Amino acid sequence: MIWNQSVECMDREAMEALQLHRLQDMVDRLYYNVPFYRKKLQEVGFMPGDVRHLSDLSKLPFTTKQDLRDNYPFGLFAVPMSEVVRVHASSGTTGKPTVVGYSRKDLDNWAEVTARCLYMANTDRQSVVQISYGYGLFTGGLGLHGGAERIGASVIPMSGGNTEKQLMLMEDFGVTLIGCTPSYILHLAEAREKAGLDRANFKLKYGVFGAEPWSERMRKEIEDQWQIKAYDIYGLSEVMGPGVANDCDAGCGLHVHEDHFYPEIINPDSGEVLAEGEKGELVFTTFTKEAFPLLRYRTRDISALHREPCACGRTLVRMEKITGRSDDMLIIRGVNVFPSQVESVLLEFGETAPHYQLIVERERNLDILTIEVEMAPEWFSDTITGLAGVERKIHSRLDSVLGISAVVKLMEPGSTPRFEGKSKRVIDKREI
Ligand code: DLL
Repeated sequence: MIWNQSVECMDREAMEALQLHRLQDMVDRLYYNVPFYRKKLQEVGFMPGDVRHLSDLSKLPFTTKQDLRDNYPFGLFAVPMSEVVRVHASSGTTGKPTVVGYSRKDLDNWAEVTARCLYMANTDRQSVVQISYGYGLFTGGLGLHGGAERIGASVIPMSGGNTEKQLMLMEDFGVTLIGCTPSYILHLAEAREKAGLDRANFKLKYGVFGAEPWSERMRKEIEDQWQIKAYDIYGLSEVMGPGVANDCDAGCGLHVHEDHFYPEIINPDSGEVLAEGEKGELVFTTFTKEAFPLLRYRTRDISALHREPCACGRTLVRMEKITGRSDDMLIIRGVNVFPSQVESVLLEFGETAPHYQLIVERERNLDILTIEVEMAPEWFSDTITGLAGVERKIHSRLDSVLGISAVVKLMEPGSTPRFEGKSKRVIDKREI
């Protein structure tokens, strides 16, 4: 099923003409409306009107998460706040979140691209769609919501958590499609078995899973456990949220909505643009975003691009399933966590020393983050209540800063590994 045939099946020449036109408009808007970009463009000698070919993009500067941090909260917005109708945010690398804004037109385009994704996954007006991504600052819930409503499906804005209720609504409301993280749908399958609920009483047929990496092995497990077809939905808040790309039934990658988001693959070390099919870091330029346009944003996600025609009839470029990241960001229960954020929380407490390790495991399809941190020698206490009090304090601070619950284990001074070279702070034992 193709939601927007004229764009999704556009021939390459027409698509490139549209992209060039939109890029020119976008560079003009950046130059005139965002001082940060004006300076960056001037530094490489680019003036409005200088973009003549799509390939000129490779001469333009990158934007990084650090740039977003430096311009926190609204410094990169290209319209006045009176035009901004929604703000979302996700984890930054340290304390402050990454903030993104949307104009009314941006929300309209977002609903269009997520509708295309959901339609690719067989959503129609008869579908009952349960959205179990978080609603709130996270883009998952509200992002998918807009697309499902645009199609005219019956939408259940369930949000995350509360597993028993999720299952109850899925069964009672006859949910046909669910959107949540791939690990959570497996957790739901396990909870369904444990509660003795019969799969035959569920009408679930399809799922759109994303917000964290998952493998083909996991896809098979989800499809077996639920007897559904599992689709991969990709996106990131900076670029828009869910809806940047989605896979179709042909099973050979995720179609990128390249009339709105232009992908490139670069060598993460040199910044050089790589050829079609080569693996590297995904970079996106937004063409149509008004409130928060981004020029060559480095996602840190590792993928490759393919442009040959797809069996489904779409001509949109395909990206390979994400295979990793070129930085140290972890995704724990769908929440992005940077080790540096954990470190800055730990450093707030005088009782602990800057020697710590993060251990990530997956138990019953749920991620568990354990932080082993050494006590500072002068604070080391062997009374159980003393230790438990400090653990509680750190746990609650991590919860409020990272939005994630971690097991905190205080260790004796000198008991965690020391490193001569680069420290290995993260032990990720998950097998995805
Ligand atoms: O996770 C947006 C989203 C919500 C996508 C719901 C899909 C479904 P952020 O919190 O900004 O936004 O995290 C973005 O998550 O750079 C990837 O590293 C990872 N990610 C998102 N989708 C996928 C996916 C949302 N399908 C970061 N496969 C991205 C692998 C994914 N990784």
